[in-house]
Amino acid sequence: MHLGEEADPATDVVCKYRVTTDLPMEKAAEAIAAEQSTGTWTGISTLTESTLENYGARVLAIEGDLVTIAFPDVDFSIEVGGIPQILSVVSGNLYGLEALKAVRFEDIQFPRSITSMYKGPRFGADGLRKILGRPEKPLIGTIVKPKIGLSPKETAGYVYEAGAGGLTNSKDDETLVDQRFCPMQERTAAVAESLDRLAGEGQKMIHAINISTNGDKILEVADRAQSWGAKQLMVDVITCGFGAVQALAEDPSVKVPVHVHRTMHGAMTKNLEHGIAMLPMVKLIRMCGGDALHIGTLGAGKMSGDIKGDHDNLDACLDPSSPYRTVMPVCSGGVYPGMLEKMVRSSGLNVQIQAGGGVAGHPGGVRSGAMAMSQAVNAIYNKVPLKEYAKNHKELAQALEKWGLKE
Ligand code: RUB
Repeated sequence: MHLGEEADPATDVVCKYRVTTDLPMEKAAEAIAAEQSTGTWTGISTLTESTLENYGARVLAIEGDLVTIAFPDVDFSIEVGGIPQILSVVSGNLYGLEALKAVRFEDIQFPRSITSMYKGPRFGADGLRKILGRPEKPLIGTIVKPKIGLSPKETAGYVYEAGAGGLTNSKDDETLVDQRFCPMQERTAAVAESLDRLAGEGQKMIHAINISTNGDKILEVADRAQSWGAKQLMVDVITCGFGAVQALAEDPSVKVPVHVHRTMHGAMTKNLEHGIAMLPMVKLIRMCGGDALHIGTLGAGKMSGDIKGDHDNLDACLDPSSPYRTVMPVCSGGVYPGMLEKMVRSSGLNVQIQAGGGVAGHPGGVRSGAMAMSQAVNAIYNKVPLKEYAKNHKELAQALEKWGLKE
């Protein structure tokens, strides 16, 4: 036990775990530290004092059910093992330990010796704003809906309408990649035409093409998508792995920003007693170089869940003490114009707001849905209540009538 000892910010990886157990908390914490570093279920003749001292994880604090454990950086194999090996240490066998009823990995802090080996986002929130010529207002996006089933031409038509209605961003949904009904090549080229047409009309917009694929193909697919005109790439980080984000962010062949979707995260994040909180994943994604990342809707949308957790995610995207560029936090999932006041009050302006159904479900169609979203953001930016703004903005009024106002 090293209770009360300070972590070394130069060399210790410091993790927090929420533990549910019938054991005394000290014993449970020691079981995690041992399993994840030099120990096992019994004393072993091969473990020397010096091995324990140099490589053993240390329990630094126990506050209620929250345990803080430090791992020395020598336990990690950054160049070859990368994030998979980091996760195997800090977030591996411990979940299966019989002695623990439940354990949730809540937070991680990396030392300088490790952060210096990662580059972080190449564009980040500021880079995206620069590309879009939008320095202050929230970015406003849509997810093309239905998530599957549209042809390339229909997808491009949707994107054009969304841009004509004032949106800055659009994206493929997480389940669309290169299905027969909407091949990536034709979709990317058709969407690029729409974006060029919008640019010619004075509307800067980007669309993220979902290139989620097997690890050995990610750079090749990224390359092809860019050659067909992709201005942003999207990757599903949980299913593809953190290494996919890192490869896209660090490889010089990738010249466009990376939008990070987190489909499947709910399997790990939803149970507040067991699994993995989104926060450590946000920190890993920022380190690996994601430019925009889904963080939740701060209690407003269909995936509401844990509001404090969403705020932690937002802060981790924008934390100025991080050595990396900031990540654009993306609020998405069940979003519609009438909830934006509540959401932006909570998030602040440095955020990308996204609506799929909340755009395509507008009674006037996609362009009107996009206009309603833009009008809502303009109202908020100019500090005019949505109800008031809607008096002179038909599309917003229709959206409020259909979906209501979330106070
Ligand atoms: C939202 C949508 C996104 C979710 C993912 O569509 O398709 O995939 O935002 O959720 P709609 P999260 O706007 O129609 O609900 O951002 O929480 O990972």
